Amino acid sequence: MGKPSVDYSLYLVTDSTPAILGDRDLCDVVEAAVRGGVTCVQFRDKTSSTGDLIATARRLHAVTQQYNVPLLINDRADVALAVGCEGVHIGQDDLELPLARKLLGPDAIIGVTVSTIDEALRACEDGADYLGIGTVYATSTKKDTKNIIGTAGVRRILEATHAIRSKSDKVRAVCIGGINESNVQRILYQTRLGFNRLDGVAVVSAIVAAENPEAAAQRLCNLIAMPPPFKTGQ
Ligand code: TZP
Ligand code: MG
Repeated sequence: MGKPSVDYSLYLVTDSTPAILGDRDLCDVVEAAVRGGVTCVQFRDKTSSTGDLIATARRLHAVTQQYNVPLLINDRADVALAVGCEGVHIGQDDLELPLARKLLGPDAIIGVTVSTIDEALRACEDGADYLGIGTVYATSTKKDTKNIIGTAGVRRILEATHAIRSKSDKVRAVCIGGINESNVQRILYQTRLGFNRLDGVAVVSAIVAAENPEAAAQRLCNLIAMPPPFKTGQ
């Protein structure tokens, strides 16, 4: 089958906590978000049992497959393997990338969270498909404040990894953390370096906590596609 080509432009990371999801069904929210234009989905759930993770991931995969959108699992290559979805997203404290690759094979999509240049270079060398760069802005969705790097930090990582990311197996890049309708264009603008730019943005609450996730995804999609009308210095 070969590795699927992935559109990272609007990347949804899920959250099942009541504060964000409310009492809605995660699959309904994800389906609405995908209808609205989400191009890639990561199932992120830090609390459920392995059995429940697999059951939910199977339901989510049935939805994402209908829309031809890849589903990745946060942290758990074993769950991705059980479900047969498109890949996994790992952090610096998770399973090492070469091991995840060994488990899931050459066609799996593997993303890595990075917040420093060294982490980003290592992920590229180890064969990541994409970098999840962040945290851009502090967010109550993930309450660790130690890796807030701002748009300047994202830009530094993009710049330092440009050469290695541009090789034949291009390593894509998205950023994450505190991204919403009011700042997405500014983030894309401030991290841009000529042709060296992000392939997309990842959001949780801007879609999952939205009253209407489909409309929220649509508005974000439009903002991402629109050339930012910024003046210098903004
Ligand atoms: N990794 C870095 S920040 C974050 C993750 C999973 C959460 C982002 O959530 P939100 O609601 O889009 O700020
Ligand atoms: Mg992790």
